[in-house]
Amino acid sequence: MQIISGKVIVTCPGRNFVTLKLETDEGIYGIGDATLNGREQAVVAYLQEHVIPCLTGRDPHQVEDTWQYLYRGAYWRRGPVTMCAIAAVDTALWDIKAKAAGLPLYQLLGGRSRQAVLVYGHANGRDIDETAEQVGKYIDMGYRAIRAQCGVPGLASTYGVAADKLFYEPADADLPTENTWSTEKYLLHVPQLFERLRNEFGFGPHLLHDAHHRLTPIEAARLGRDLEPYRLFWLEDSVACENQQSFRLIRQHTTTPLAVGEVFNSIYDCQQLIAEQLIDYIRTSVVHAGGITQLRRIASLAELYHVRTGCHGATDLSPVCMGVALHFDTWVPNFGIQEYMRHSEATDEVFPHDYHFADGYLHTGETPGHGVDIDEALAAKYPYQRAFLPVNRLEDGTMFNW
Ligand code: EZ4
Ligand code: CO
Repeated sequence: MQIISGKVIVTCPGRNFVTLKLETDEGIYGIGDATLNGREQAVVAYLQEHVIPCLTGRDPHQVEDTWQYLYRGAYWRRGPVTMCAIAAVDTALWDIKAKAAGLPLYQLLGGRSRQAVLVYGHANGRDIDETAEQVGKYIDMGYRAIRAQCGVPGLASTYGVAADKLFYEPADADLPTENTWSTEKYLLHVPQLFERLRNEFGFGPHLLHDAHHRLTPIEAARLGRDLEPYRLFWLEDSVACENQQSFRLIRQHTTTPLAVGEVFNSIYDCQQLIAEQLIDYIRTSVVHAGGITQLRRIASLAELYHVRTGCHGATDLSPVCMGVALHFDTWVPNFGIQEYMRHSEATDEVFPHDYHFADGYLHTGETPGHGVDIDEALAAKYPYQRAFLPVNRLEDGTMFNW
C-alpha cells in the first residue's frame, strides 16, 4: 500500500477544527485531528508545506518509521505546532492500519482492558448556587465524575465559567478577550464551592477542579491542603509547568491528587514529574502530544510510577481526537479518567462517529479504524473564522497566565 495524497480540511461548525486526511492507492483513507486552539493556521501551513510532500509514496503501515522520520527528520524537535502535525499523520496512519486489518483500533493497541471509559463533564456557574445546580444536572444525566468551576466574587470573569451560556467555549473573539485575575480572591472562594458540593451531593460523585496554571507552588500547596476534606478526584494544572521541579513543593504539602499536562507535547515535558512521582494523572492528549505513538510511550513510562492517564478532552479537541482517545483509553492498562466536553450538534454532524455516552461512560465502537469520519461537503459549509483564547491580567494590569 502507498500514500497517494494528503489533504488538510479546515472547518468551523461553531469552532475551528483542522483535520488531515491521507489517501492510499488501495482506496483506504485515514483521518487525524490537527487542531491547535487559537493557532490553527500554523499547523495547516506546517502540514501543507513541510509534511504532506514527504508522505507521498510512503507505506502507510510504517507508522513508527514515519513518526521518527517527521520527528528526527525535522532537526527541530518538539513544540506544539510540530507535534500536532505529527499527531495528525500518526492518527491517520493508525486509522489506515486498523481499517486494513478490519479491526477497531483498540485491538491493534493490545485489546480491551475495560468495558467502557469513565468520563468527567464540566459544570460551571457564575456563583456557587449556579455551579451546584449544574453539578446536579450532570448527575441527572448519569455522570459519575464532574469538574466544577465557579465565578469568583469581585472578578468580572473566571476561567471555566460561561458568560451567557452554559456551554463553555473559551476561544471566543477575533482578537484576544482580556480577563482580570486575583489569586487571593480565588483561593478564598474555591474551598467554599467544594464544601457546598459535598454537603449537597455527598461523596459519591467524583469531583475535579482546574486551576488553569494560575498559582505559584506555595499557593497550590495551600489550595490542595484546603481541599483535602472534600476528597477531590484531582486538582488540575495548579501551576504552570515549564519547571517540573515546582511540583516537588506542592507534593510535600498535600495529599490532594494532582493532574497536569494538557499543554505538554513531549514525553520530556513530564519525564521528571512522572519519574519522581510528583503527579497522579498525566493529561497529555493524542493531538497535542504527537499521536498514539508518543502517547502510549508516555503512558508506559507513567505506569512504572503509579501515574494514571487523564486525557484532555475539551471541545477544541475534535471528535476525531476523542474517538482515538477512547480507543487508547479502552486499552491503556493505567487508565484513570477521560475528559468529555460535549461537542455541538453541528460539530457532531461534520464528524460522524461511532462512540456514545451512557451511564457516565463513553463506549467506543467496533467500526474498523478509529471510528470517526469527516463529511467534507458539510465541512465546506463552515469556513474558518479566526478565534483567539483570552489573555489574563492581574488587577493592577500585570500580564498573567490565562
Ligand atoms: O482551556 O482546551 O481542562 N480543560 C481545559 C480547556 C482548555 C482549552 C484550551 O484550548 O483547561 O478548557
Ligand atoms: Co485544563
